[in-house]
Amino acid sequence: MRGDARPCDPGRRGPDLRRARSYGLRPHRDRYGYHALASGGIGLPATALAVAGDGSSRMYSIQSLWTAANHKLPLTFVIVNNGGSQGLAALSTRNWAAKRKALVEQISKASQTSPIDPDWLALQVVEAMPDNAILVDEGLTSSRQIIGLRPHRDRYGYHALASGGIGWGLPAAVGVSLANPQRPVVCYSGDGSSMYSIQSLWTAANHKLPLTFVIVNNGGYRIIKQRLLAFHGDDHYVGMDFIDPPVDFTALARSLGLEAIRITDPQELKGAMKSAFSRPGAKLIEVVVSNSVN
Ligand SMILES: Cc1ncc(C[n+]2csc(CCOP(=O)(O)OP(=O)(O)O)c2C)c(N)n1
Ligand SMILES: [Mg+2]
Repeated sequence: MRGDARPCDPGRRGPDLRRARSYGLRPHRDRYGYHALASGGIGLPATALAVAGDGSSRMYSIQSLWTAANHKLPLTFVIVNNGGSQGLAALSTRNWAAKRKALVEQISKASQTSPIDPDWLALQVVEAMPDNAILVDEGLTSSRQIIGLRPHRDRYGYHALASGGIGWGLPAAVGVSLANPQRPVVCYSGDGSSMYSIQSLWTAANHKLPLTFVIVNNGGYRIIKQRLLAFHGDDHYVGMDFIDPPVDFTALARSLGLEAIRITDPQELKGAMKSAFSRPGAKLIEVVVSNSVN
């Protein structure tokens, strides 16, 4: 058996591609003639002929070379050197940064739209945030693009709702801010979600936290409307609007001791956010966005 040349391809990324192609090239002559990685872990086992990628696979178990030499095995390692940088270069058109660029271009088409487009708002929040700021995200429909816009720089930089119970965002932001007193915190919340624990604003003001609440005012439960329409074809939205009377979040925040402003102009967003995120103290920015369901 040892005299046979038996390709063993342990790689998952580059090598897997080659393996996929090699299926069509080498006949399976017997049950021991071909060994390949079944799952995803990479690293060279020592067999007669090992074919591996240069960076990702080979370096995991390079000591296998010594073992093969020590046992004087009739074993040839074929290291496929496609250069790590080439591999990365190949990804450059479809990695996160490339997708973000395309997303920003798409969202920017709504930069002048009035009422404000919620995706444009999300982009402005992300771009205004200092690198060390923490985002607490309960933006629901208005934060659907956040993950594609904001890089995860550290493990504490982003907090979002894990399950489905809303009303967590505002009090969570207070806790996050207390736990990270050196970092500015931005709480990005839907208007409906914010009303569950709106008294958190007072706590933030009371503790003078460097915390900015961005409340996305679309006057209702947009996500519930969207699902009613999508799942049932029903656009009869009962109890999903709070426009009669409307909630005045700016006045509400001021009454609880916060500095607050309302923004309706899409071009004013970034400046207002940058100013708020860079100053101490608790603040609220109410942003009036489109209330269209789709
Ligand atoms: C505690 C709790 N109550 C009610 C719901 C149902 N619910 C899910 S999303 C939502 C509305 C969220 O509205 P808003 O925060 O304004 O976000 P939008 O949909 O407008 O983007 C509701 C009522 C829930 N998930 N959890
Ligand atoms: Mg809403």
